[in-house]
Amino acid sequence: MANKILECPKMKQYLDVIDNMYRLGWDERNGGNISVLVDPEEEKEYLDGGRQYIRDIPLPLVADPIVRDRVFFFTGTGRYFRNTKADPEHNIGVIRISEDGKVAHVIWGFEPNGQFTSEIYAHLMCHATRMKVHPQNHVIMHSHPTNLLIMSHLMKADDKEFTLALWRAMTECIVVYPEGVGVLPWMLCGTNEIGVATAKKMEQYRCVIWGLHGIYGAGDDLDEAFGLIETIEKSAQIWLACQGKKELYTISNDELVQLVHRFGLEKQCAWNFLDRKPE
Ligand code: 2HA
Ligand code: ZN
Repeated sequence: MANKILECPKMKQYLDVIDNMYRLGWDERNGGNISVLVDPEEEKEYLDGGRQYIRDIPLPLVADPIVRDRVFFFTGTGRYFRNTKADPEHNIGVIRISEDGKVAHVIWGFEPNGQFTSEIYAHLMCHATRMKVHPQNHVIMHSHPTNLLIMSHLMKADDKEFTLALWRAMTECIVVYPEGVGVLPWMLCGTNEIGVATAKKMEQYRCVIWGLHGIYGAGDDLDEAFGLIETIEKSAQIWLACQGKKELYTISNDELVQLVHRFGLEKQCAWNFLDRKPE
């Protein structure tokens, strides 16, 4: 094979993150999916230019011009995170979105006859949205973190309520996601509707919670997207452990504001969640 994709550092990290997420218990069976944008230098160095295709797979949408002719790693539909690191060729693939946005050219993987995740609609919509508001974005990550899912059974699907509960659970939270989190009520997954709704929230937030299902996270790289999700999952765990107990302390709005100033996050902060005008 002319391409050396398995030697690419971004691919090595991709496989490690997938493995790690399985071991955290967030991606049971075929749950979860991750896509990563490949840079033109990586196409040259590790994919021999990335213009030789094994086959084409039609896309369920006409992809936004910003993602056309771009290369992505994608996890495979029906494939298990648990098996991926040991057998990448069968469980993940590398695709280029065609110039008309209608087809995925398979460059490598999805052996022998598989295809990308059923959530590709949401992934490509979210990539396009994030790339427009923040051109350095490379990663869209979907997972089913346990405590966050439990929390979504107990709390209304409301951006402000969810964000405040998470921010108050642990001091560093507002520092990691000062813009807050978006929340969608239960919706049918794999559909265009949930893709559109998730991407709409991603104009404002890097993380969108799917009620009773999981989370979507975006990031410049795998570390950032994973770090966001693990921080949210840890807050959810703390929030959950406090339920039904007589809470003696919580982080107040004044203390959250102190954190925003301490870390210079005045521009990013969702001030309206703190019932304040931007300071
Ligand atoms: O890939 O997680 O949302 C399986 C899923 C669908
Ligand atoms: Zn899912």
